Amino acid sequence: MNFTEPRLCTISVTTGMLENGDGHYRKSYRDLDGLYADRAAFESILADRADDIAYEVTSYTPGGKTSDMILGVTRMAPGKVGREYFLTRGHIHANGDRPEIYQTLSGRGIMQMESPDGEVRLVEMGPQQVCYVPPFWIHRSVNIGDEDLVMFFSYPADSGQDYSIIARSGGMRVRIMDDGKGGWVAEDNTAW
Ligand code: S6P
Ligand code: ZN
Repeated sequence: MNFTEPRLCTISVTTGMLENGDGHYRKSYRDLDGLYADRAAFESILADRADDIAYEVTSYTPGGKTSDMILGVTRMAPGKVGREYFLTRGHIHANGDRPEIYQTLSGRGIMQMESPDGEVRLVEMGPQQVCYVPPFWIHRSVNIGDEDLVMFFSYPADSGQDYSIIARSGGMRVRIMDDGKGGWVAEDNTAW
């Protein structure tokens, strides 16, 4: 039998990247069009930093089977569009029964989750806290801090990502907004 070779990868928390992986992509602010509520505030970000990196993902994929585990790191810059904190696009796994684990390595974030029935769970996470994202939950990360949010993740390699579920429903059910007192508040997404 051919056994998969073990692999050692190193996470640099300062750069927010997985070293010795085999995957890397970046999302610029231009790529995030349509996600945020405040159109005018988004346009003003596009005007002067459309091609800056909003978040980037480095990963290692050992194979493509359910029994292969993808592992990687997401690094997301801090900031807001109007009052809304920076976020990842969000998705449900295309094979919906595949779970995921996320561990915050630095920064402060929220794991925003929504069941297909529209139930909302908001899990605030600081360094060395781990969130189990169960099968079927739509998930996205939100950076509610003032530094990079760096999160380790791992999930079965045949999970896949379906982004259309978000687009179809006008986004996720709530938006994570600045509460004006240095914290956050979840407000209904009126477009949902
Ligand atoms: C994939 C996993 C992460 C995200 C990454 C970016 O299942 O949840 O690797 O892809 O955090 O988020 P998004 O929503 O743009 O894929
Ligand atoms: Zn995922």
